[in-house]
Amino acid sequence: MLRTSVLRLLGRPGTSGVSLLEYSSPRHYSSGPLGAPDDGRGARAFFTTPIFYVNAAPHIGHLYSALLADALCRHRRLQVPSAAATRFSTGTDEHGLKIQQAAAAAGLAPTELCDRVSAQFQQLFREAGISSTDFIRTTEARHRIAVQHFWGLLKARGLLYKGLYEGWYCSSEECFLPEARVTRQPGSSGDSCPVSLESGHPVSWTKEENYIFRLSQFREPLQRWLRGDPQAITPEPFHRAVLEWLEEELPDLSVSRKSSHLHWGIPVPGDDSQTIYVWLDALVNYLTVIGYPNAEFKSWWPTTSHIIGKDILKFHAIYWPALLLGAGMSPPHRIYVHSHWTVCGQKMSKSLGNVVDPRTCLDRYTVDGFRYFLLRQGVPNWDCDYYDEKVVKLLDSELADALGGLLNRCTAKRINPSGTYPVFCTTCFPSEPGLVGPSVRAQAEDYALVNAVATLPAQVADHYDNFQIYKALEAVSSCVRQTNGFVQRHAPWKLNWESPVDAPWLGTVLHVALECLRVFGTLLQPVTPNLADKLLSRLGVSATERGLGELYFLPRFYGHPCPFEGRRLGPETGLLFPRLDQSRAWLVKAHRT
Ligand code: ME8
Repeated sequence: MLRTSVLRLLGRPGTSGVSLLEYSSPRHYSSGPLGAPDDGRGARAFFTTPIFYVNAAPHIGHLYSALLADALCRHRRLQVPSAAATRFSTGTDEHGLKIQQAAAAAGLAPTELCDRVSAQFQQLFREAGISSTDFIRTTEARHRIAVQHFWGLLKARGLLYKGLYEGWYCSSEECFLPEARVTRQPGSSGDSCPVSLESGHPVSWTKEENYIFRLSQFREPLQRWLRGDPQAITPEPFHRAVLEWLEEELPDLSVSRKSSHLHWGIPVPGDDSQTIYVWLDALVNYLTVIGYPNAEFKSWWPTTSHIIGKDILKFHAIYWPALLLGAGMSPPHRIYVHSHWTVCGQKMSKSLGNVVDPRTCLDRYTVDGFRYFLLRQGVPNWDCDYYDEKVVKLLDSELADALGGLLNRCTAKRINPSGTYPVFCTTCFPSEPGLVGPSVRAQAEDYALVNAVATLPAQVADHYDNFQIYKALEAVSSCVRQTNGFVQRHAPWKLNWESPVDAPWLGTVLHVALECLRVFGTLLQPVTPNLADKLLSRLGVSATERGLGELYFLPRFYGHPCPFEGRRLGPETGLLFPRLDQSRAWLVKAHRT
């Protein structure tokens, strides 16, 4: 299937050099259900996280964004294993007034602060298993080249002009705010201080001659783009919110600051008295990492999926696509938006002292445990609350008891003394439900289980496509529960390997449960890579048998040979995920203090 849509941006006389800009959507290829998905990107996919400010250490919110992108990317790699087909970038946003001021407040040179905090992000992401292929720092030379080139294109297309710009500037949010978003708060000396209505951070009145981008020209092209591609911004409420914003007037945008005021940034080409606005600088990172301005970037743009928090939606869904259209490029393929983590019902903030350190969490709950918690509990549509007991409860019940218990039940020496993947008996479990006969043992619920697990990979893929990783994990967890029910129902521990009547059915029960576990292990790889590796290794599944293309569930049931039958199980017999509530002295202590 090949689909092409064209969006035309007509330049207005006297305002810009853009006469006719064509936007064509990428080709849509169809393929098998688990091969390269027919999602408009062909086989290539490029995932990005926001690049994070280096004014403060990373917290669980930053890690959550990186984990969402990591899981999407790892899932994609399971579908399209070629390393050359997927790219994934993250990094740090190091310029701007916010960093300039944070460095001054800390008595550091901006480069020192950037080096220090960027290294913390890199270390955290390494420890958390974030499998990015690039980590960009906006202070790198390659980025300055990309930004200045991009600026040159906008200039050449007549989209930048110099003018007087005035308004409230919030350095914490790095943007101008309209009067309606500014309020007054009593300051330390009792006087009334203007602050941002949303974040409560101080704002200051700024009046400067700046370069201004003709953003107002792009209101209609942006509306056409979003109306023509209802999934461009996912989940849907955010798509709707952006279209609502676009109902209002879209004023032009200041895209530089006086260098005397903001020196920590990239100078405007040909005009050292101005520094490029930090958001324009930051957004171009998505092009820098794919080689822009060299032509190689074209094979990755616009096959891009940006993963962002809701706080920076306007910058990604309005400014960025407008800048791209202005530079003659297409908007990104997808903008996946997630909401925020709060802590014990409160917004996480340095001043409240409730910022959750992700490295402590990785230590306490293990890398896989904490990855699982954030992705299982994080729901993009609305804010989610963090507290320690919730993590312990979830991990103990779903990873230690349900999944670990299931693996243990089917591989323990007393139940599986030969330590092999047992044989499936088609007479005990015929592929046609409802058959009766002396050796038929399978019941209606068992067919329901087989059906649920057989359709699970496609269901999970759909959830990933819709940016609902928590639903993918919910679906896996529900199948784990169903499989435990299956084992419980047939109580293999009551069957006897020595009995010619019991043995084929006992083997079949274990075979089905192991096949279910193989599917769960395969599907959990994007979220809990180490735990999934342990699980699949225990089942004897080799590294080349772990992709979605190779995942043929229960082939003997469908009349095909099973490569696992008779295979030795892996030697590692330790617990898959030890319960946490035994070892949480720190939790009790934390509550007393
Ligand atoms: O805005 N819960 O950087 P930033 C979940 N440099 N995610 C959260 C969160 C929370 N409580 N707090 C932050 C910037 N995040 C710019 C981005 S991109 C070209 C430039 C995550 O350090 C979320 O992804 O303030 C949010 O959008 C991002 O961190 C903001 O990070």
